[in-house]
Amino acid sequence: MWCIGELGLPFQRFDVGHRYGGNDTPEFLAMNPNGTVPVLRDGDGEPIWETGAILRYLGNRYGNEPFWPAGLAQRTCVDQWAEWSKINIALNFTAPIFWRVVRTPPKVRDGDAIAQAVALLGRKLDIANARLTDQAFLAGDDFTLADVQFGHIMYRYFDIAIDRPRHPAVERYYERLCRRPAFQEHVMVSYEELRES
Ligand SMILES: N[C@@H](CCC(=O)N[C@@H](CS)C(=O)NCC(=O)O)C(=O)O
Repeated sequence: MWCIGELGLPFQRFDVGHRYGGNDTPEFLAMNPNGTVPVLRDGDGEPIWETGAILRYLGNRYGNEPFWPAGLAQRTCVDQWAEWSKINIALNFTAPIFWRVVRTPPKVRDGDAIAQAVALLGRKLDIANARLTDQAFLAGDDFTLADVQFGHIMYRYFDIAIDRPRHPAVERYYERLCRRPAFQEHVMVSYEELRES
């Protein structure tokens, strides 16, 4: 949704999954056999699932320079950092940290496992911090598709109650993202409905 917002595309959003349900119906499974969100349907085209594929589709179909560059070398650099973000940032945050902190009741929360996961993610964020010390965005001086894959995780990372290692350049980057209208509209949204108490 953030990518759609950044590209200024019209959309109709359907809330599916978790308490909304609807992701185990034959109709939904026909679109995505995994029963997961997000799923994108663009006009009469086939439904697309997997965040990385959806983002690349949107970049290829609607993105311009410098968000999704035409040149192979520049595009590959953006793609590389987008892929890096999915594997190293999203996967090391969502289940090992966010689920353990927000989607687990406090009385059964595993503080040691959370601390270890935060430290592991912190070592990946060291890499982002080094890049963002010299440049404004992950793939260079311009906002690109790689920032969508990386930056959406930063909202929950900085918002949840954990003891975070300092990453000053990532913190400044996150403050810049928070000033983007599409980030405010699509990413900085409440996740209270996911919280287990
Ligand atoms: N690798 C997939 C992961 C998709 C995924 O796990 N989605 C979760 C929400 S983040 C989901 O739909 N869970 C089922 C549910 O919420 O009911 C992607 O990046 O699109």
